[in-house]
Amino acid sequence: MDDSDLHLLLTIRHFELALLRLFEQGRIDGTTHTCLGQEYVPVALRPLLTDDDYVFSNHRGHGHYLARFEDPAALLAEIMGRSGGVCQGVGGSQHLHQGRYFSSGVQGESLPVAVGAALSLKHAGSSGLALAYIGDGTFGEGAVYEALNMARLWDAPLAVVVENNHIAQTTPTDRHLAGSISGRAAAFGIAYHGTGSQDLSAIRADLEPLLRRVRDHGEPLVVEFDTVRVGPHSKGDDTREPAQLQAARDRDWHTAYERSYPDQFAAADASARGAVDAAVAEVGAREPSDWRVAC
Ligand SMILES: Cc1ncc(C[n+]2csc(CCOP(=O)(O)OP(=O)(O)O)c2C)c(N)n1
Repeated sequence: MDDSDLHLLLTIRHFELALLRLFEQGRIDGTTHTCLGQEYVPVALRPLLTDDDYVFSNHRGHGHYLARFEDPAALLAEIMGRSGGVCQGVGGSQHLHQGRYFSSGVQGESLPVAVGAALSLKHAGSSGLALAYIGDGTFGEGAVYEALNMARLWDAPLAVVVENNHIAQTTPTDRHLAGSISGRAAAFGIAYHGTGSQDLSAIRADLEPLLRRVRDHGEPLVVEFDTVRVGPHSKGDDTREPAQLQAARDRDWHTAYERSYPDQFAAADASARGAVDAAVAEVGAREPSDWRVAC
């Protein structure tokens, strides 16, 4: 992969690791859900999205935000409740709004809203789309099915990206999901693409024509990434057995890439780590945010 993709991937990785440390040190209130292991999903999608597109993220959204805006200091300030945060510290880790980017910690809530945004684009004659990230657990929420039904009936340019990390908080997917995600998309007549690849170029080559169909024909799409969460659900709450955790780590893009391209990896890792450390020092020294200032 090129240096800019790798730098972004490692920036997200170090950002998330820094957050876990900051929580441990008691320097952040509330909660957080890191995307360790899943960084490559939004980075793969990054060049396939335009400024006209809406992105709806979820509780595990730092990677989604950073792949869209590449502004770790603004996100960190938001999460640490410091001045210069994306939403003046009101949104915190899970509830962000910047331009056409929204995130919500309420599982499933984003899908009907994304259908509305997709329809507004269609009616405006735009070639934009609405892309919503959800997890496999959230694919069981009722609002998801109302949204899929509306999207197909009304030909809304909606792309739902399911990050199937095979666990929802503490519940393995095979304990909460009957049938399959592809089968559920098919039930609504919605196109589906599944991938287990972590190769950015291969993912982009597959998805580019599919997203073009969403844009050009208003055909909704469900994309399922077979992925891994290598960190805890939020902080220190991983209930998986050691062997399951090891299996997840064995599938981590990070390990594989470091092994295959040690020199490129070492340089990018040092640079991303330095940038995140500098952001932590700089943002941590800022004034507390003033939530009375509108964002
Ligand atoms: C409506 C709603 N119900 C429950 C929760 C609590 N909750 C937060 S994350 C989560 C699990 C989500 O699992 P999944 O969709 O698979 O995403 P993952 O955490 O694996 O990325 C739950 C139940 C919530 N935030 N919103």
